[in-house]
Amino acid sequence: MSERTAYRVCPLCEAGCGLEIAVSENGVEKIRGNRQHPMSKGFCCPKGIALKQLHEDPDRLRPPMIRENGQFRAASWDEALSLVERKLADIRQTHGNDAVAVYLGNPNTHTMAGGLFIRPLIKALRTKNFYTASTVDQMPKMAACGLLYGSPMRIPIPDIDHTDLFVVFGANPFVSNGSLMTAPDMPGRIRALQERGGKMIVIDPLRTRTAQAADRHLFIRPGTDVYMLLAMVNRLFAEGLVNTGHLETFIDDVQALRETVAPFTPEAAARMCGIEADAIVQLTREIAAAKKCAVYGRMGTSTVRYGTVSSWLVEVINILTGNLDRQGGTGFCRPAHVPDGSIPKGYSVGRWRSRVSQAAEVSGELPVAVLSEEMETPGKGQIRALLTVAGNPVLAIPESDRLDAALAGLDFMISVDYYINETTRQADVILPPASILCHGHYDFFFHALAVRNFACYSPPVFEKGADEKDKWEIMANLALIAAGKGSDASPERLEEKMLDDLAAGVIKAMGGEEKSGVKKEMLIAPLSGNKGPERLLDFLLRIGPYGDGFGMKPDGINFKTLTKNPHGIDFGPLKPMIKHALANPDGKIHLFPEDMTPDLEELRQAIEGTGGEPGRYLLIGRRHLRTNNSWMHNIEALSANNPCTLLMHPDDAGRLELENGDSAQITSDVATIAAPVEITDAIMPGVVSLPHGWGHDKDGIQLSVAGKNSGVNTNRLTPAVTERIAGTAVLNGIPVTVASAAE
Ligand SMILES: Nc1nc2c(c(=O)[nH]1)N[C@H]1C(S)=C(S)[C@@H](COP(=O)(O)OP(=O)(O)OC[C@H]3O[C@@H](n4cnc5c(=O)[nH]c(N)nc54)[C@H](O)[C@@H]3O)O[C@H]1N2
Ligand SMILES: Nc1nc2c(c(=O)[nH]1)N[C@H]1C(S)=C(S)[C@@H](COP(=O)(O)OP(=O)(O)OC[C@H]3O[C@@H](n4cnc5c(=O)[nH]c(N)nc54)[C@H](O)[C@@H]3O)O[C@H]1N2
Ligand code: SF4
Ligand SMILES: [Mo]
Repeated sequence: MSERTAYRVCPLCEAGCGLEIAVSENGVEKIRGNRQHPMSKGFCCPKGIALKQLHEDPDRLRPPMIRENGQFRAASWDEALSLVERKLADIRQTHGNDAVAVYLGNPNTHTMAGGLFIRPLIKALRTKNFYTASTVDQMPKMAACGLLYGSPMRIPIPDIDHTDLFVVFGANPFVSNGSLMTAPDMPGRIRALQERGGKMIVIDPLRTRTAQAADRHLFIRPGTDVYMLLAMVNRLFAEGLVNTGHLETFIDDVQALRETVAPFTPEAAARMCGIEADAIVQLTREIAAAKKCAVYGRMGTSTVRYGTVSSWLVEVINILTGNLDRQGGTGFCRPAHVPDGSIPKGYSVGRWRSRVSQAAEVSGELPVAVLSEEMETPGKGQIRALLTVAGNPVLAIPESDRLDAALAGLDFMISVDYYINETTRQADVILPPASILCHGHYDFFFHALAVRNFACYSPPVFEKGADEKDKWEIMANLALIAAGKGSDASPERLEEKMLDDLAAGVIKAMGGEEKSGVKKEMLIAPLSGNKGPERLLDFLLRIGPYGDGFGMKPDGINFKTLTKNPHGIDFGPLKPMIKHALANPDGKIHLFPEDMTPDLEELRQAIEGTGGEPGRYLLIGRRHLRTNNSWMHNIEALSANNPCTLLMHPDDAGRLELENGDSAQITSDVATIAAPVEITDAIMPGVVSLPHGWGHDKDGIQLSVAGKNSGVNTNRLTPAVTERIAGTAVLNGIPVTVASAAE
């Protein structure tokens, strides 16, 4: 093979940077940012460059693994899949469909397989025990947007490229590279904002890299943003600053909202948040005065006690100031693969409940915080088997020790994963996909969450080996097994069925075969790309908003157009589209959903108090640039300089007589762990911070690099407490005591 350059979008985080990969006969020579990629323009981070090491990692599994007598051995795909088929059938027959649970981890959102094949898999399994990492993440924002706009897919994105004022609650995009806001090169974009005279204001208990670059940073006591946001809405009404402009005809319930927020004064918020009342008032006035402003909240306003209410209030401020759906405010995406009008209309939570503690369903799933109890508690519907796909819940979700023990008690566990890690070490079968560079890539999720309308397809950099499987093939195999079609059914059977269903839908929308004269074959025959996700993508692109409509719009795009544009196609900035975006059946914004009321009542009763608990610290998380949740610590180039330390303010450390590097004992309501202290005035007094994704010290894992610098698992400390509406785990603001471990 001669030297060549491959263009590939990085699938590791939501930024989706374009990469330029120099390939020789020896494999990957070098990776760097692709300057021709219109979104990232050459920007990339150390993780993208480390795709080479990920591809080459000797610990990455190649053949499937079967565990026997506590030992893993390599197996053929036939053997592994027929074992899965046999065991799943047994368990479902004896204990019912709900006895099989599924947990989907974050990387599913970064694969074509995840974008297309999750739905058929879950449908075929017919289990109500469906869990994902969303309920330790963004579910509150999805629920808030679902209730406001009618669909959890309608999440407004801050238009940071055109805004004058960017207000950030609880996000660190300089390090996370942005979330629910695909915008590669945040530092560059914020520099551009400041150069055109705009400002960024950050509200965070930690002076993060984002906060350092901000024009103003306000420390806030963890978990109390809800009070500040309520006070801001209170001020908007009280000072006559509400100006909904073009949104006016779309909103209702304004008066009810005004009355509800009346008791939440800046003074009350100040006590709770540790921010002066004047600062809250001033910020509110600045937002109202700005020509274009985008208020944005992320992990720090999601994974907290009042996550959904906080996420809702962020939207409320954008709506009341007329910034929603406005250039330079926040806007909705119109992605190339989502046909206009195809998003289901109407949203509610709690359509069904979990068996043990009656936790409410949210966006079709149950909260991960109840996963352990559903495995532990005997009775009809108890979980006996678990399928994990691209997830590491033993490190990611609350009460890790409990989950770890519950996994050991399962009858059967299947993991689709590259590694034997803290979770998959307990699996009976591990099904590893081919290397990350051997799959085609298209961002089904993040093209719908980007600051510009954009589409890019990356072909595989290398062909997978003959005995390897693509991610979609594994998902399709599992779906076919679950549907009773057998472990030897070809994955293409599912793909063909899905194409058939898509074609049937289009023909139905055209009034039927007879009226339209269109037959299914006429829609399927012209599709290009490999069988599998590419042909499905081609179909969606053709019927999408920029599509060729199967020849009806000759200027439109299809899959071939994307392959001819290896750096992607930019459809321009987000455009106002409120009428089209709203997915409530009545076509309105439901400004004040009644689901908020119980939490607001609880908050009203608490406003006399002060945030925090005397004698206890509030524990928050953090991310480092060279990490990706739990799973990239096995790469030498990334794992150095990644301190898994407990950040603590000098005043607090002094009181406890702790010095830099001393081991501190941290105790929550559910566990005690120890970590070295790192003293810094970047953290608010009374708050401590540990990163998540660490704790690679379990027996039986096969992560030779990560094991050398194992760190501790902060989620051993996390109680299974959830916020009420979206059932999302409270990961930030956990009360803990800290003491010197030497004592
Ligand atoms: N390098 C790197 N990048 C990543 C990841 C990674 O692990 N490493 N993970 C990816 C994933 S899965 C996600 S979801 C995104 C997350 O993306 P972000 O949300 O941007 O990332 P976090 O670092 O979690 O930022 C949350 C911030 O909230 C602050 N915070 C904590 N509690 C509170 C609070 O109560 N109020 C306020 N106002 N702030 C609070 C924290 O100090 C932190 O700075 O990052 C993605 N990108
Ligand atoms: N305390 C605390 N806990 C947190 C957070 C926090 O901020 N604080 N953040 C939460 C958030 S936002 C998230 S998203 C979760 C993440 O939690 P998870 O998604 O459960 O875990 P990850 O660490 O992302 O692990 C991903 C797994 O997928 C595998 N993998 C990677 N790519 C692929 C692929 O393409 N296919 C397959 N089959 N496997 C793949 C990796 O080897 C790894 O085992 O953690 C959550 N937990
Ligand atoms: S910022 Fe995210 S998408 Fe860009 S190179 Fe780094 S990990 Fe990849
Ligand atoms: Mo996440």
